[in-house]
Amino acid sequence: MLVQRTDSPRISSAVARWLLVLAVGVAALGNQAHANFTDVTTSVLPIPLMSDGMPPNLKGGAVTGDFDGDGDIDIFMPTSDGRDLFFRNNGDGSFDEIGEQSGFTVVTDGYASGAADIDSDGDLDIYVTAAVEPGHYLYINNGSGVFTEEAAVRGASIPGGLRFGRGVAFGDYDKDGYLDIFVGEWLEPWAVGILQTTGPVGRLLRNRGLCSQATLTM
Ligand SMILES: [Ca+2]
Ligand SMILES: [Ca+2]
Ligand SMILES: [Ca+2]
Ligand SMILES: [Ca+2]
Repeated sequence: MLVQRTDSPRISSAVARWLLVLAVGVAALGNQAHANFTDVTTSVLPIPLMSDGMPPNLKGGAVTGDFDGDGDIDIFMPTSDGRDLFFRNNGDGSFDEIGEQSGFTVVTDGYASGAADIDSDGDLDIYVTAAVEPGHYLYINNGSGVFTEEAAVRGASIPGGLRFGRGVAFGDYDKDGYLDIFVGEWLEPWAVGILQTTGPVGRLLRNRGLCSQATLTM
């Protein structure tokens, strides 16, 4: 009886290779899917207490980035009842709060913040939205994580009544090479009459890319 030869050994080898690829892929996906968190706030973030012994009111809108250029991620956090907080990463996962010596001495009453290289010099600057008149703050980084507030001289401080700043985003919408700013603002009907607030409830600030001052325009 003639026994016909089959290709089953070669097919099995191909199947085995595909199974191996599949197994590696599943293992990789499994690794990507792992994310579990532990709240380490009190052990690594030295949040200072106010004069009444309570922690500051942290409204929200914190932003992270390597603001001092040393290769680790730092944290900026606006507050509503004291100066804003700036946590410098020590490189080992612990932080020091150095807001005062980093230029954050103003009580911004900030709601949100965002970080981008607004003046195109290679370091991260910080924009803080707040309920103030005129609105909002622009902190320019000197390159080592020390900031100067320059919203008014650069045209990024919005006049025209009390603004209730909320979110902020950055992007080069007109493709001229300079990052522009969009600020979300909130406006309650009662505020129009009581606070003489006028104008749109969101502002697009076009960066004109000038050297130092008045670089932004609405
Ligand atoms: Ca850093
Ligand atoms: Ca910069
Ligand atoms: Ca700079
Ligand atoms: Ca632009």
